[in-house]
Amino acid sequence: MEENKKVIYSAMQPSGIPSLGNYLGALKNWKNLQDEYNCIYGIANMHALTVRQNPTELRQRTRNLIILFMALGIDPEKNILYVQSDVSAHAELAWILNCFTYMGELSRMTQFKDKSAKHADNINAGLFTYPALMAADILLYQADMVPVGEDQRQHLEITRDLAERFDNIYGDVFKVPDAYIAKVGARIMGLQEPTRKMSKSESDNDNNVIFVLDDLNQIANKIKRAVTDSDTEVRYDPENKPGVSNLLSIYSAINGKTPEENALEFAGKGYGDFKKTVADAVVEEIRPIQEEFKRIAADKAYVDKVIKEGAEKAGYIANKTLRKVKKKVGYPN
Ligand code: AQP
Repeated sequence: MEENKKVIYSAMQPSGIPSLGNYLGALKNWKNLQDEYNCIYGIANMHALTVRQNPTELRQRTRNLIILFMALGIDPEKNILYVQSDVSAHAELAWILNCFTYMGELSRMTQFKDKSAKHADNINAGLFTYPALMAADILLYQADMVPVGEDQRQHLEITRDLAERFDNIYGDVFKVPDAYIAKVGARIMGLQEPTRKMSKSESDNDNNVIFVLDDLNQIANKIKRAVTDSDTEVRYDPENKPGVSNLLSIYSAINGKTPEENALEFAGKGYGDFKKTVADAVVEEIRPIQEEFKRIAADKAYVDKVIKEGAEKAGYIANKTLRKVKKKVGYPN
């Protein structure tokens, strides 16, 4: 890691195969940050346990996510790519931070409310204290900035509060991280339910979510089947035309134009042409990523080496912070 660069921390849960939403809203941007910043990208597999997982699938998805990071062009030599559970400092710091986090703050988290509604049969304590673990993730690496989507903003706020609270008691231990606001960022909605965000752990309706490792024909078909409206005009109007607007947002996240500019391209054309253009753009965006994914996945020894070295590099930094914290709170060593 270069001394003079700021540190960016981000992580993704292996709770499913990343969706087009994860890619356009987060991952696509991660690659662009690696020249300017020291980036630490984690696979948040401990967070994924807050929802019941199949162990074999979870293990496979964890590995696949590291491979996908590399397939996107994130260089494991320049950045740190690692698996959260490989660095036990996360669990250790999370416990300490739990003791500095109030029940009241945790109860206000919208993600907790959403996920407990979705998994009413399994509202576990981990789901409730998720923000303390996420704060530990970020604070262990003394991150300057955290790229966050709207949906994660509350969690970053709590992280900042915890860092300040701890530092007020014990002196300078943690850096208080800022939000990194991406120049381009998109919130992608479900293709069948365009008023709800597209989520990788969704399993009820296969056509609602595009997974980045889906077969390319299947990706095109999902877009062609996307819900629109009974109108014929391609116009960006999320409130009244959520389906069409979502497809425009997807197109925009790929070609860099605004959704309004993109809408002009389809003046006088029907939804069929529009969907075909968007489908082609998505397929061409995903194709090289899938090719790289296959190539890297075939080299098992290389992937093992990246995972092992990532754990060592991340562990070195994380344990430095943890040692300081342990001393401050009064652990004997
Ligand atoms: N639909 C989306 N549009 C744009 N960005 C999105 N992100 C997630 N969904 C969209 C961004 O992806 C990153 C990964 O976050 P995560 O893996 O920690 O979990 P999440 O935000 O809860 O994502 P999912 O896909 O909805 O996961 P599950 O299904 O497990 O809950 C974040 O930066 C997020 O902003």
